[in-house]
This record gives sequence, structure tokens and C-alpha cells, in this order.
Amino acid sequence: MEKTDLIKIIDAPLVSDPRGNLIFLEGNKQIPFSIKRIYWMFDLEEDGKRGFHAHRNTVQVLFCTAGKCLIKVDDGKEKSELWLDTPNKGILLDKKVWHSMEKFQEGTTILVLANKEYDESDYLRNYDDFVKYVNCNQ
Ligand code: T46
Repeated sequence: MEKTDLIKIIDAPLVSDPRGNLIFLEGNKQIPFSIKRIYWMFDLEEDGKRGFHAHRNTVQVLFCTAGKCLIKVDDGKEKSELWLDTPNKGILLDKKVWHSMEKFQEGTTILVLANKEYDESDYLRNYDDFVKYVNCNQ
């Protein structure tokens, strides 16, 4: 996994013993906010693409708990991408970061922790609107 200036990698503690592995996360500790919502994605089409939006106020951490996928991020100035491929390494996606996910390996599961409840009005789903919003809300 590659670290970029645009995104912060979140390391979750991994406890291994002869029975297997256990990874845990706590709000306001490894996750730098109070967790208001958790969702996960699975049975992902290998050629599918998801995301292509930014959030006005929602901050999230994404983990690929199984498999791997490519995450692309863009803050309106800089673009970056990285493979999310390690179960205990997550990505902090800040607000006002355009993001997308693709190239899902078979069996991939993505777990997301968010600081806000779901609110469609928090989404910027049009790229030009996103750029305008970022430029007006720096
Ligand atoms: C994000 C990326 C990483 C809800 O009703 N509640 C929810 O909490 C979520 C996350 C989604 N939905 C509904 C909204 C849509 O009708 O589920 C449907 C699929 O959502 P969307 O097309 O936004 O899914 P993705 O995979 O493109 O994006 C999701 C999150 O929505 C988004 O916040 O940052 O994962």
C-alpha cells in the first residue's frame, strides 16, 4: 500500500494467535471521530466502479476487510490512487475529496465507518459542482 499526501492511512491493531486473526477499531482512537454509521459492500462486480462523488461534511474510513480494490482520490487540485489490499490498513477519506473505487478482486468486502448518518444532500455527485464547492469552501 502506498501513502500519499492526499489521504491518511489508518492502522488498526491486529491480534494474531493460532486460532487466526482479529482486528479491532474504536471511535476517537484508531478512528479519528465518533462513529455514527457503518456500512459494508460485498459481491462487488469485478469490472464495476463505485463512488464518483465527494461529501460536504462526511468523513470516512474505508477498509478492504477481504480482497483488494483500487481507490482514486482527488481534492480538486491533486489526484492520487492506491490499492487497498491489507485488512488492517484503512484509508481516511476526508470531506471534500472526490473518490471512487474499482478493480474489485473476487470476494472483496469494503467496510466503511462514517462520522455522519446518511444524508443524500451531503453528496456532491457532479464533478464540476464539486470543484466549484471546493473553491468556494476552502
Ligand atoms: C462513499 C463510498 C465509499 C443509503 O441509503 N445509506 C447509506 O448509508 C449508504 C452508504 C447508501 N445508501 C443508499 C444510497 C444509494 O441509493 O445506497 C445506494 C447506493 O449508494 P451509492 O451509490 O452512493 O454507493 P457508492 O458505493 O457509490 O458510495 C458509497 C457511499 O454511498 C459513499 O458515501 O463514500 O461508498
